[in-house]
Amino acid sequence: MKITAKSKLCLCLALASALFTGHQTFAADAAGTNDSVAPYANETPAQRDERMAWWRDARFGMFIHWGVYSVPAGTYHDKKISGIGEWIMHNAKIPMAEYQTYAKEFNPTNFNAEEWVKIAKNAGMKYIVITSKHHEGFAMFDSKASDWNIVKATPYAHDPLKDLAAACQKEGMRLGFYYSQAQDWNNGGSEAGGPWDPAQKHDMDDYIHNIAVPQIREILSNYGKISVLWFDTSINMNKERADAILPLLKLQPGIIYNNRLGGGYKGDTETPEQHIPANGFKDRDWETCMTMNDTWGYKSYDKNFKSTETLLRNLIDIASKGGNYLLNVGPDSTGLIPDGEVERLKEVGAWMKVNGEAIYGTTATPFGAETGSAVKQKDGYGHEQPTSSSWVWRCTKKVTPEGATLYLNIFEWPKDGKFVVPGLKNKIDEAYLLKSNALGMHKHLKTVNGDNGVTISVPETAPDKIASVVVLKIKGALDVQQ
Ligand code: FHN
Repeated sequence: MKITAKSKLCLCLALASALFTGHQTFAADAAGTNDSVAPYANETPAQRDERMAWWRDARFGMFIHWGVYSVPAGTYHDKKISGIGEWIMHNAKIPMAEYQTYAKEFNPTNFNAEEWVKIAKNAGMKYIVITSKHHEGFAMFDSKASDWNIVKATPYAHDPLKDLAAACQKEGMRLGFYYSQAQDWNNGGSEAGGPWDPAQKHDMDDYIHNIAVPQIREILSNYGKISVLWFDTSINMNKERADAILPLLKLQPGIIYNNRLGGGYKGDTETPEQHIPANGFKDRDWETCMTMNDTWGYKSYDKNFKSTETLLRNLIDIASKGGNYLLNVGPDSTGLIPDGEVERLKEVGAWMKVNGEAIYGTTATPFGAETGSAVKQKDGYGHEQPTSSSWVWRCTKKVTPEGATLYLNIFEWPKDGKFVVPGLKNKIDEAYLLKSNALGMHKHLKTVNGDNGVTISVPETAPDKIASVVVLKIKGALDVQQ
């Protein structure tokens, strides 16, 4: 199609009409002109780097799964329902009308947005992604498209996302919304494995146009700056349906979206779930999302929290492979983040306060062998995934035209006082511990170059029980033998 000034004008008018009046013709009109649907199809690599810069610097974010499922909290008719808590309606095959009554008990009077943002901030997290609507279809915001929302269907009658957006803005925290664009068990979207209640009979296209599109427009219009749109499970999505949604992203210039929209769109980020890929992703931004226990949405009896050591190792491991860690919390129906999660986040934050420099704004290891060979481990869904096998150390780096800084995050402190960086050939300009710097006692460490790499003389005892960071400053280009 030849783009004339006239056709450009038409296209602009169609876009404006689709975005601001809810008219549904834009996607169809623009279906042949992919660049006008996919928001960044014509972006140059430099523009993309600029758009992704804050996200790559951040490295650590908070995922929040919060919805009506926090009311049953894993139990239905006195029976503990197995599986992840936010799937209870699906897993227990709860009829729609019955499930919807849980909303009447959803009264999160303990919810304090500023408190949540502080918990994330003190943990060293730089962004929050919260479920604005999960598969249960309940809008955690004031919605004109469906009355099944927190303002109209609960005694709380208030929009917590407004508070969260305000608190994030106040604290300089980036905010993103998760939105289940395909699965919606109460508003006519798809259901994994098909419906279990005749009331769920639906027309997917009606749902996309009358629920998903207007609601995404709402969440991208009414909450100030939104930095991430996190789609999920693309069951029954196709290109046409995705094309009805994608133009809405232009409501938030620069917004980052993930790879789960469907319809063939790759999005900006890969999203490995509940596991850390052995070698990260080459040429793709990526983010591992993970639960702290065995559920995303609150389950009153799931106390199987990962240790602070595991959480920190995961964060460091992910950063050393060039990815982000989106770590989940599942608040209860009163609006509190469980103590077990808050405690661990505090401990992670204490480490980040001293060692955050080794995480923020870093890029992947120049080595690679330190992650050990990949072994297959089961992820949270029982699928085998390649995962790194060795936990001795991980490296992150910062490179400038003048030189490089290597951060050696050491988990297993050497017993003989010597730590060897295999394959490193550069002369070391300076070596020191981040911990002593943080304590105001900059202490130079001795380094020796040898055939095996660089040997660093380190103190007898590990400065940190979980991970001690040695910084190596190098002038000029990195010289590493793989
Ligand atoms: O089905 C969801 C699940 O409930 C949870 O939201 C996770 C988070 O990534 N995503 C889906 C499973 O992949």
